[in-house]
Amino acid sequence: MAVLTAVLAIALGTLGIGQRGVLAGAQQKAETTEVKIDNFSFGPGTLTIPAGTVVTWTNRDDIPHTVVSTDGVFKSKVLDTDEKFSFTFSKAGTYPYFCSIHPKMTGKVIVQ
Ligand SMILES: [Cu+2]
Repeated sequence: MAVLTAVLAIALGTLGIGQRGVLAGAQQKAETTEVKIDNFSFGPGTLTIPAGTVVTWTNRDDIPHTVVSTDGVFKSKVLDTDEKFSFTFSKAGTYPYFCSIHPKMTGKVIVQ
């Protein structure tokens, strides 16, 4: 009986490690970073993230803005106040972007 208990304990221990591994993987996949649009600027203006990160822009301004990749990689619709746009950056590189309504508003995402 003691042996059986020990085997069971080892089996449960292994299962526990397995579950933690799966959870850690899920957390990495779901990693999200927010960029706030406020007062005619993107904050942070330059964002550095690991590949696979989801970036969500939120318009905190009381006027509409857009998030448009300079190289045509992504493009949001017109975002009204509190509307969001998300994009998953899966490849390393530098991704400059701007607001097509106010082209002087620029930002950059660096994916490592
Ligand atoms: Cu704008």
